[in-house]
Amino acid sequence: MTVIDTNEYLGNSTTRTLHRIELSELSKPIEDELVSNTPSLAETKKASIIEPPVRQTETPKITLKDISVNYNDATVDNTSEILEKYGVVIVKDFMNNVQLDKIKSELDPIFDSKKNDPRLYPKETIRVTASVSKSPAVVHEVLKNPLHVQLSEKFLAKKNAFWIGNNLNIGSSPAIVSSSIAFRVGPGASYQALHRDDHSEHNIIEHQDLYRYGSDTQLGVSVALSQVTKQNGGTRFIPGSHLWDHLRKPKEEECMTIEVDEGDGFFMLGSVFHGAGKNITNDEFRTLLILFMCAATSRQKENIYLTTPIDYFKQFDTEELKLLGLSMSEPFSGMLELQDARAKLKPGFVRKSNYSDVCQVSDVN
Ligand SMILES: O=C(O)CCC(=O)C(=O)O
Ligand SMILES: [Fe+2]
Repeated sequence: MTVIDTNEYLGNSTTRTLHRIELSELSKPIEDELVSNTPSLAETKKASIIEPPVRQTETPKITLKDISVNYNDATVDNTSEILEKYGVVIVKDFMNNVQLDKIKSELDPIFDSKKNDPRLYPKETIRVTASVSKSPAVVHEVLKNPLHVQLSEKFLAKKNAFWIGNNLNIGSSPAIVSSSIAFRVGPGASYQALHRDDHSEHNIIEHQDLYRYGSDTQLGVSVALSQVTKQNGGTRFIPGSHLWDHLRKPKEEECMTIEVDEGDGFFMLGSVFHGAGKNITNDEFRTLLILFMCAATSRQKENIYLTTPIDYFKQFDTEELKLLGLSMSEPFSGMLELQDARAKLKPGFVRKSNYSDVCQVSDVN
């Protein structure tokens, strides 16, 4: 057996993960249904975990009712309390019929024109990527939804104080969209492998007994654009998995499926193990719009700036532009010619302060 040096991956830095793994060459690839449907999952190496997770807490036994709140009763407090405990909260009647019709009328024609592209998903799953740059309704109704904005700020936004010369400067960095993909899972689609979406940011979670704010790098909001059931490919997830050690392996038997009606929504922390289910129906399509938010100090998953005409952005208000990642994250990130990019898109837009609040310091020891 040839052992592979993990330093090959580490370079001069460490993610505090690879030292827990020993890699060697793979003798014989294992064939399974998921791998043959999803070529990007084909195995190339053998790994053993030499420092396995020690804490193996029980997966909470809950029902969908335990994690559901009606939109009219939903507050940041009662929804974030459920998120802290289980990692997912369902919001019934998140979108009304008018909002739903607007979103569907903009996304449906795009779905209809799409061909299969099985790179990351089963071939029966069709996606509309970067929907915020194709559907203004997704921006107005979902991205800017007040509950969504407040939860994203609570879990992801950052504030900090830092010295610049003689002054302490206070800067804020908002939550911004990271990806906005709608997924139509068709009859015959096999399940999607369980994963955490924050892997794109190399987020490392150490086991937590109680949720610690600041440990998540992403928050997802999903809107059901069809009835979503276990049979037609509803998203399955593992309650409480946002508290797990980074290398704890997700197991299928720990999952529950999010079954919701059209117009319902759900929020999910980026550290929760989840994946689309199998569609075992003959004729039902499961359509979910899933937006992930991240901190504006992070790299967004989808690059919407290269494919979106500048004029498309001009229709949005300054708050929406901020959520689209077009404000300056204090200090300096995302600036355009040393300014907040909204100054280019909204004539007359003036930022309160140049790049952060500057404080004169009176009591330095
Ligand atoms: O379609 C779903 O239910 C989940 C999709 C997903 O988790 C992803 O693509 O990251
Ligand atoms: Fe995902």
